[in-house]
Amino acid sequence: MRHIFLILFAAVGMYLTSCRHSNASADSKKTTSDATWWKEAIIYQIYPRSFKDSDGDGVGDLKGIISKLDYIKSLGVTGVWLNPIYASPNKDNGYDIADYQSIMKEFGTMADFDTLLKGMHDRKIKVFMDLVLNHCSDEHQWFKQARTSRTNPFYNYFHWWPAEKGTPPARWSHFDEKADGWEYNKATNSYYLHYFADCQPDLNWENPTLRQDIYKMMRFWLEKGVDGFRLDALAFISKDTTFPALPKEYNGSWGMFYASGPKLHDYIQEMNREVLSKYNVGTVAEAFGDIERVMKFVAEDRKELNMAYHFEGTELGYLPNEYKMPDPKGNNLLDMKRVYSKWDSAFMSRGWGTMYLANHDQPRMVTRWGNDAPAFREVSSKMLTTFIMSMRATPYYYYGDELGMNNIKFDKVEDYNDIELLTNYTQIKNKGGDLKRFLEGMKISSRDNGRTPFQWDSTANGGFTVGKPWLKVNPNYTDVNLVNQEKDPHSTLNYFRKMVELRKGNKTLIYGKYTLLDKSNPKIYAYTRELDGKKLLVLLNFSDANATADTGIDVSKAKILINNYNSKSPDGQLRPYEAIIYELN
Ligand code: ISL
Repeated sequence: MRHIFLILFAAVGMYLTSCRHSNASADSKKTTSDATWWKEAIIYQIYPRSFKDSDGDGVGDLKGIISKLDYIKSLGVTGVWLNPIYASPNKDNGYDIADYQSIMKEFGTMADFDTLLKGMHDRKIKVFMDLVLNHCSDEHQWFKQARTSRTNPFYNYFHWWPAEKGTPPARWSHFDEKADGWEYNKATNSYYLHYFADCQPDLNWENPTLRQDIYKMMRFWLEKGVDGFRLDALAFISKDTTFPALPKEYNGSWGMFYASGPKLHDYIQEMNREVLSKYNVGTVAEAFGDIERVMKFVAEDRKELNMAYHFEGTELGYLPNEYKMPDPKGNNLLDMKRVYSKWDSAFMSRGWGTMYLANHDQPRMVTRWGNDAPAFREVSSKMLTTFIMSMRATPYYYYGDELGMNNIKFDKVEDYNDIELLTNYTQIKNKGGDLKRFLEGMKISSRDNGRTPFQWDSTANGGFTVGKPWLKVNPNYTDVNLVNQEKDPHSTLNYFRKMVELRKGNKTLIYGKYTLLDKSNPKIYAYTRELDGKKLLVLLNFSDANATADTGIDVSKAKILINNYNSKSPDGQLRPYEAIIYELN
């Protein structure tokens, strides 16, 4: 049942794509007049474990990030999202939090964090913290106490099923070898709930004392001056605590069931009233579900959160019913256009979206959506950068993608670190499944591909660490690295910088109406962005061959704002992975 996350997104009829014929009155509501900083932000995601190691222990750290602040500034980005940096035993690399108000030992100290925050703010870069509120670590004091006795005051900070009631009703777990979401605890003679690994017990949001503790902790970070939160797995925080059997319609899509807790939005609205509304804070939710559900997190009148991810784009191109197993037919651009256009039109009149092609749960974007063969790695990276940065949604750009870093494609399971991959591997092994096929597929899709250390230079380990890196560095660091790219005005790095400036200087790219053109072209993604009489045309060739866009627009007199080839495009044809943005008037 691991495929459940692939089928979370049932289409909702009322929002079906109608990209050519957008609703003008709804669109006119989305102008610069409702601008807020987080809509105009360009967020750079840093996986701290893999960015820069300052002390030679092989693990990236806060001092490492501090030493690279000027580099981050040089990118032009306006915000940074840090994956969890809290105290953690790191079974899920920080998504198992043992203390929400202290810093992970390997990453440094609270004083380092304060220096980092000030350094970011001095450079006018906002900081988003990653908040994991569905679960904590079994090493958190709350859980250590809770599991000692049913009368312990922290017992009700978690969800329990008393053993005298028999075996608990089935709940699926994402990172459990038995896929069982309940774990027996002897001292209390009860089972605790964990939607993720058994070392990640789910927090009981029914308990108002727990909720107040969470809000207090959020205020602690906001008082320090953090600017935003990325709210991890937030859709799962509310549970029907009678724990009924899973409804039939959720057989095989338990994640959808998890994302529909009865009090989910009561809790988020309370969080907004008690905490978020009191600060100028940007929030982005991991908001599982279809458009109707996701909209509930971000529709302005609901007073909940600001931005939402959808997962529908990044889950394209996999075989149905098999977790993250790449479809041998490859990606289908028509599906991609349909999905991104659908979500654009959903956010046209309400809420606000995000645009990303990679993050710490995804492989590298160039391997998955572009082409990492030597002839195309750079040009297709630039094309994907153009896509991310020219859509109407806040871009979340993943560290290393500016260099065109690609998947490392491990051959051996021993090279992997990720709890998700290792769990899935064991499950397949226990069932006598095809491990070779699994490992081949994971070369494309596994999360560790996106977590390898940043490639700073051509010295050992790409200059990431002088020690032994916690995860291998992609051996192509000798060629693909920052130092090389700084020297080259046409590098993927310098292209990213140009694209950042283009977006920052162009409200049309931020707020402009999006219209899909040449919808059935299987190679080219073409769209216009329009605002206040200004019109831009974006042409992206997603294929490795020359292709022609049929947009009906005469570009002969149009100005080229950016082009990922260094020479002018021959009339009428886009070269492999070519990206061009034209100003039409
Ligand atoms: O990682 C996924 C697919 O590979 C997602 O299904 C992921 O489990 C889901 O998006 C929730 O993710 C978040 O919480 C997880 C953590 O492992 C992820 O890194 C985090 O982004 C558990 O805390």
